[in-house]
Formats: sequence, C-alpha cells, structure tokens
Amino acid sequence: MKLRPPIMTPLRAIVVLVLFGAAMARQAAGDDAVNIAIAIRDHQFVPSEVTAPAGRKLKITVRNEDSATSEFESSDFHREKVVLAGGEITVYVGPLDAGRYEFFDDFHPQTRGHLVVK
Ligand SMILES: [Cu+2]
Repeated sequence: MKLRPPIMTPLRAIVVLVLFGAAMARQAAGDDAVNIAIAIRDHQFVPSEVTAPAGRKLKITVRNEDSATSEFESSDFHREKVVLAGGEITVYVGPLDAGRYEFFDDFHPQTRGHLVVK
C-alpha cells in the first residue's frame, strides 16, 4: 500500500500563507476604498455633509477634536464606534447604493451629518 503525499506540503503551505498575507494586507490598507475624512469640532461634524461615489467601498476616518468622547454612529449604514477625545477611528462602509445616509454622535445626538452617495 502506497502512502499518499500530504495534501499540504510545506512549500504549498508557505505559498498559501504568503497569498493570504498579501490579501489581508491589501484589505487592511483598504487599497480600493475611497477615503472620507470627517472631524468632530465643537460638537459639529466638519464637514456635516460628505459626498461619496455609489458602488465603492468607503473608508471613513473620524477625528474627534473635542474634549468629550463621541460615538460615531449611523443607523442607515449600520456602524457604531467610540471616538475618544483627541482620538481618531476608521470605519469601512459599503459599497452603498445612491442615497442620503444620516450619521450622528450617539453621545451628543444633536450632532448630525449626512453621507450623500451618488
Ligand atoms: Cu451607539
């Protein structure tokens, strides 16, 4: 009876790991994503309205310039992330259909902005 070679040879394992690593790095870098930068300043989103292309992955960076912790949230595009005072967060969104999506600071709900996708 002949032994079958193992399915995953060491060389093959290395190739798989390298390919997987490259894919993860690309995803982490968000290479194909459109960058959108928003600041929180005096409890306002700056800008309070941002425009983005439909059908593209979006990398939204929110920088909190206030001395109070915020929570960037959107029920429309389903994201929620705490932004510490002086801190910055990134959320990946989409691809989205054309439309008007609201976001807000869940800790200061009067602070609202819109993402206009077209
Ligand atoms: Cu929340």
